[in-house]
Amino acid sequence: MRRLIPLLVVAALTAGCSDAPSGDTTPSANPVTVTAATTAGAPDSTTTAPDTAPATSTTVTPTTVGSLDDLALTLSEFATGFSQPVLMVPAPDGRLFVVDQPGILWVIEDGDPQPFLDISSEVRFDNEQGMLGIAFHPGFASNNLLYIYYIDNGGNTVIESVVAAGNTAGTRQKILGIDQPAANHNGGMMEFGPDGNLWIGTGDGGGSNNQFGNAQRADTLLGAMLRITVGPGIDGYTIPAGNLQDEVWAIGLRNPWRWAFDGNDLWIADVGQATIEEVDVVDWRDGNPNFGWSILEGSECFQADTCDRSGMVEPVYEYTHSDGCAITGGFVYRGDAIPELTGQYLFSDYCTGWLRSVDREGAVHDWLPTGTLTGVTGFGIGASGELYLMTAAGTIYAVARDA
Ligand SMILES: [Ca+2]
Repeated sequence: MRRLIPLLVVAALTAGCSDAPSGDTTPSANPVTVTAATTAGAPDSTTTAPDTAPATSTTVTPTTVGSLDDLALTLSEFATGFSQPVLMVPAPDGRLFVVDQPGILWVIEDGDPQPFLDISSEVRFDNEQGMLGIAFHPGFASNNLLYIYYIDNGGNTVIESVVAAGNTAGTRQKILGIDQPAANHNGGMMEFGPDGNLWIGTGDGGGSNNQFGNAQRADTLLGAMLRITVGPGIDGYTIPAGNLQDEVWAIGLRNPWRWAFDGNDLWIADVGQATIEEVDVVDWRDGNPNFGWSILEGSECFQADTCDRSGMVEPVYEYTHSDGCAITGGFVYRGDAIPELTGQYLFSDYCTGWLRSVDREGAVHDWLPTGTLTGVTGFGIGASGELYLMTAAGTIYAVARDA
């Protein structure tokens, strides 16, 4: 698995003001028209690959949101040669870390990707399984602690603390394991919230139709958003006040493959079953939400004797499978290079490959049309808040202004 040697292509080299290895600056003179190649397996859905034709829908006219109307975006290749990257985030010190699903964590410092941790022999990489998440402890500068989320060779979730030693990983310690009754719907995203706790998204256990019944239960760790207190040591965790029950902060999720905090707002892209993909946003301080699944799929009644939606969070945005197959959530833009984009939550779809954003009020904007990309597996965020996205073919692209 070490044979892959990512070749960093900093697209912003032509931009005179570029000073970062992240390629965070502007518009390259060489915008890439992306026609990625392979489709290695959807980061969601039911076990069968979605077969929605990726080219049928036409792009809707973008909603006018102030100066967004005058903005055009493009993609420029940032780094390539990964196997199947699913996430890129900065460490607090600015180094970029790439989660490669087969089980390799890459660190990019000064434009040079190198393996920080290779546990591919301990990770089951198959379709939605693999290494899926990383989060840096808020006290990383002094304790060097980060956390990883992966599916082990038994098919179960493992969350570990890892002590960083420069550009390599030192001691690892398992802090939480979750048995997975099926191979799909593994969640896998983690972030430290504004409350300083580690937040962990889990899927409903898989199969289809919430068949294991986890999504509406607060006494299982599946189909939920978990919230635990970790550090400053590498061992264990405690449960903070304010959860719904034990580790569970919220229920009603199907497969929150990618999600993100933006200040106190928690944005979740929850992958739907056969009909509806959704984006949810809540202020985490407002209590312990129920995101609806599987009583609801999106805003539609799905599976209940009575469709009682009282108290449930309904999507700020949803789309049907005429426009995709599995939502790939991103981040809210807070960078400097594209101020018009500030506050927009960017996301894509695994099958249809467009790039879209929605704001807190639900206004939607289309940026790149259907077919622009193939197999968008995740998004990335740079040290200065610039955004990236990545595909199953192993390339990371910077989202840039189309000058
Ligand atoms: Ca929902």
